[in-house]
Amino acid sequence: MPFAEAIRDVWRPVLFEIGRLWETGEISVAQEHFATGVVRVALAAMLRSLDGARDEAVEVVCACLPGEAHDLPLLAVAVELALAGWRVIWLGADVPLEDLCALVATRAPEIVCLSAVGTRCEDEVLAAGRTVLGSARTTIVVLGGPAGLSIQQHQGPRLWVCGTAAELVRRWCEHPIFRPDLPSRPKKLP
Ligand code: B12
Repeated sequence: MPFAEAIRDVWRPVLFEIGRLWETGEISVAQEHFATGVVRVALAAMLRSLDGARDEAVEVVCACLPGEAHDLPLLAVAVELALAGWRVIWLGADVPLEDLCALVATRAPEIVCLSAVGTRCEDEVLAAGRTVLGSARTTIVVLGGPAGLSIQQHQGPRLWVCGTAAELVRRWCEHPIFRPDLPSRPKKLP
C-alpha cells in the first residue's frame, strides 16, 4: 500500500482502536505497549525508507512537548513530510525544551514541528513554542495536535499552527523564504 494510504486506512484506525480498548480497560498496559510498538515499528520503517538526504531538502525537527507520550501522531506527520521530500530529524516523545533548543541553535533547521496531543493548557503550549522560537533566528516553529491548535490566535511570522502535514507543506510552499531556485545548502548531522 502507498504509505499515505496505509497511515490513513490502517494505522490511524488501529491507533484509535488501541486507545479505545486501553481507555475502557479491555486491554492491559502491556498489551497497549505491544500494539503501539507494532505501529511505531511500521511507521519508523516507512520514515527510514524515505530518502530525505538531498542537500536542498527542507530540514524539519519533529519533537513532542515535554511530558507528551503520544508520539505516534507526530510520527505519522514525519512520514508525510518525508514523503514530500523533507529531511526529518526525529526526536519523538517527551523532549526536554532545553535539549531541543540546543539542537535547534546548532542546526538552524528550516522548521521545528512540535506536537501537543494530550490535555495541557494554552499558556504552556505557547510558552514552549516561544522558547523554541528564541533558540534560532530563522527557524519556523509549528505547533500541531489537538492541544497545539489551542494557540491558533497567537500565530506569528515564525510561529505557526497547522492541523496536518499537508497544510504545513502547503503553507511552507507559499512562504516567501521558500525558493526552490536557491542553491543547495549542504547539511550534515552534528
Ligand atoms: C492512541 C492513543 C493513546 C496511546 C498513545 C500511543 C502513542 N505512543 O502515541 C496511549 C494508549 C498510550 C494513550 C495514552 C494517553 N492518552 Co491518549 N489517545 C490515543 C487516541 C485513541 C488516538 C491518538 C492517535 O494516535 N491518533 C492517530 C493519529 C495518526 O491521528 P491523529 O490523532 O488525528 O493525529 C493527527 C493530528 O493530531 C496531527 N498532529 C499531531 N501532532 C502534530 C504536529 C504538527 C506540527 C502537525 C502539523 C500535525 C500534528 O497530525 C496527526 C497525523 O495526521 C486518542 C483519541 C483520539 N480520538 O484522538 C487519545 C487521546 C489523544 N488521549 C488522551 C489522553 C487524555 C491520554 C492519557 C493522558 C490518558 C490517561 N488518562 O492517562 C494517556 C497518557 C498520555 C500522555 N502522558 O501524554 C486524550 C487527550 C485529551 C485532550 N487532548 O484533550 C485523547 C483525545 C482521548 C480522549 N478522548 O480523551 N493514548
